[in-house]
Amino acid sequence: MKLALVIVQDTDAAALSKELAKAGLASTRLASSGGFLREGNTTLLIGVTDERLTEVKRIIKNTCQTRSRLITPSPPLTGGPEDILSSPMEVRVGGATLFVLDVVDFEKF
Ligand code: 2BA
Repeated sequence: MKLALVIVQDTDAAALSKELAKAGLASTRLASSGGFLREGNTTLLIGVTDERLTEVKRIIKNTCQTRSRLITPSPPLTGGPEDILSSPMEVRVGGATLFVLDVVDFEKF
């Protein structure tokens, strides 16, 4: 058995949970936030048999979109003329960041 840990944009989280549930796959949604953009995102925990991992990946790929975000880097705090030179930077986010872990034990009490 595997534990798929997938970080997605909030916008895709509801559709992803729905598609997983439709396929009979259990998931848990956790509110999280990215260390770089410091914005909210969603982390889903999906316990899945080895045989169904490919199906989980397919659902994630079909559901989560890549989007671009414009961020304005913090200006350097020198007080010099370079302070006004910080221009918006494009960052591509998502569709999904996936980690797959081996599950040693899985029980429900
Ligand atoms: P954030 O950390 O907020 O990152 C959002 C996006 O900013 C990233 O998209 C990437 O395009 C960019 N980015 C991140 N760190 C960067 C840096 N040091 N320099 C330049 N650009 C940077 P994604 O790669 O699609 O990641 C989306 C979210 O997935 C991340 O949000 C974070 O919450 C999570 N994530 C990505 N890689 C991870 C990792 N190795 N470990 C843990 N979480 C990760």
